[in-house]
Amino acid sequence: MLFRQLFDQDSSTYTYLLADEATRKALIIDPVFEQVERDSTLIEELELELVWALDTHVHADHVTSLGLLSQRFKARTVLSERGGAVCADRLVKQGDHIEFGQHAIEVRETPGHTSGCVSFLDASGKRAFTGDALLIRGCGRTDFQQGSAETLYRSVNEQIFSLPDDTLLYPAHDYRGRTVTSVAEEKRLNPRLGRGKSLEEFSRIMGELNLPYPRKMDVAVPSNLHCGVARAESSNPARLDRSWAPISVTAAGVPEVHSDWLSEHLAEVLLLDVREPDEFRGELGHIRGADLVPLGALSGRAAALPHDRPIVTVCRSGGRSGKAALQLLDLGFARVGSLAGGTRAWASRALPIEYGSALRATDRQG
Ligand SMILES: N[C@@H](CCC(=O)N[C@@H](CS)C(=O)NCC(=O)O)C(=O)O
Ligand SMILES: [Fe+2]
Repeated sequence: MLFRQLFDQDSSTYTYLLADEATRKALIIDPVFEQVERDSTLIEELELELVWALDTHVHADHVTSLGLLSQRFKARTVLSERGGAVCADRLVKQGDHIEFGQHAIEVRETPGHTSGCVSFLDASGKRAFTGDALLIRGCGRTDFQQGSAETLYRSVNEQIFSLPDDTLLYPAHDYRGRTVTSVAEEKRLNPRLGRGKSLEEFSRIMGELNLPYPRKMDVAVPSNLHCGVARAESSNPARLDRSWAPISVTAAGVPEVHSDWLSEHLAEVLLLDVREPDEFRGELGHIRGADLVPLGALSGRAAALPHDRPIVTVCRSGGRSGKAALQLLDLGFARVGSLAGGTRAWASRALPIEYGSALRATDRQG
């Protein structure tokens, strides 16, 4: 089998190209938007037929080139069915096989860094592509995109550490220039999960990481939910309906409603709080009746949202809820508005706030 490991310096992402030498059929794992020319040139130079373009998960730190490569090479795009991105041609699950010529790789669900992380096993080549589930001497963070330390702990132990010791592991990132590791090496040397670390120890380590959010997260996640192609190309955008509220549109095109209006019309709208769960339950509180749907999960949940009620999005100060409103327009919702100034503006007008751990239906899905 032909095998190449490629690197994107800006996001420290590894991209992998695998091909069947007899038929020239190839697949690519975790390609990066900015590297599409490099990758396309290599595919053409090696006279390969790109049949699949795969992402191990909805990346938060860089934009994928899945959509671009599928346009250019007619490759079919692949993502997990659990990641909330419905843009892919094929949504895969545990045990599925992705065939290219005489070869196939097996899908292993390894959620925990995100809800839709998968690893790909090339059993004949004794190697696995672990995405951000397991990194070299590390692992993916678990503090966004429905991440969970408990889930990741189970994934790594059951789906990766259970592979033969000499299986080589290729991650989606390395920030220190390392390129590959093995099951035996990580079982012995991984500081977070190796040497039989308990779930309690692992959860404590993950809870204390305190990493800043990836620089490109606000752009990358919504874009990757559309396989990295411009939103309008992959959806059926709605024209904004302004009849249901006094809407003002910002210079960036975001439709906004104001807290005084909302306080008198709460019962008429579906209120979506697009912050992260800890913010929703945190000190700023949330508006009573709001459903929690973090921004990264929004497009995955869109199919369950009603079209017969206006939707108002809310976040801390109006940035993420503005992006959410634009996403909803792109997804075909016409009556949408973002709460101007967010929960902060609402609270500063002494409007009612609720605190604590109200767990709503949309919060429980993953
Ligand atoms: N500094 C990077 C972010 C790096 C980051 O958060 N990477 C994620 C993977 S998407 C992670 O899980 N890192 C684990 C770690 O650094 O321990 C950026 O701004 O893009
Ligand atoms: Fe990631």
